[in-house]
Amino acid sequence: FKHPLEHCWSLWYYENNKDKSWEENQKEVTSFSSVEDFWCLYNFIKPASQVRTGCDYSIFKKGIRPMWEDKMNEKGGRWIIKFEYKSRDTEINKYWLDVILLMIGGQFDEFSDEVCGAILNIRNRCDKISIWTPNINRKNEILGIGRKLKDCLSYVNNINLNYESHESAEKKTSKNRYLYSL
Ligand code: M7G
Repeated sequence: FKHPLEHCWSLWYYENNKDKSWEENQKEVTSFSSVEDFWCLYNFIKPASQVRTGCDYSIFKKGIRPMWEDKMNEKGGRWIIKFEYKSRDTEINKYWLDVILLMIGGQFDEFSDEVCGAILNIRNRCDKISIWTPNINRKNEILGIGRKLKDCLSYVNNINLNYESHESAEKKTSKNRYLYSL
């Protein structure tokens, strides 16, 4: 008997391969729907700190692709947290794991339906973790999710959470980019 999760989740890996399109580089690796299968996967893959620069891990509800183009993301946005480069080493492993457990453990409670997934971007200047939600107009739910996320990472110094629509991320809008901040 395995302990079931509330949802089935897929792990995606984005490999920064210049010869392919962004979408082609995004690969669904595997899915899991129990606590045991999650740990089996987690212990098998490279920790965040060993993921190559320019690559991403995404964990999304099965059936939702970690891209703006998915029906569930078209009208959505993300809470984004940027981490200092120096925090990369092994601290990023704990941040990423804490966010995953918060999400797959169903700790967003009544807001669980408003979570599509989470992404870890490993980048030169700063690593980023984001939580994607399906509709930028659901203010209460977005703020509820943001508060839980902030609580979960309250031990991180100078943490800032900003919420932006995928539309403004895509257009790289700079003016009034963030709808909410915590
Ligand atoms: P990023 O990887 O989210 O952040 O976006 P970064 O700037 O820290 O590397 C980098 C680029 O990847 C974007 O400017 C887009 O060209 C592409 N990209 C990112 N996302 C999330 C998407 C997406 O959902 N769909 C498509 N088609 N391209 C994306």
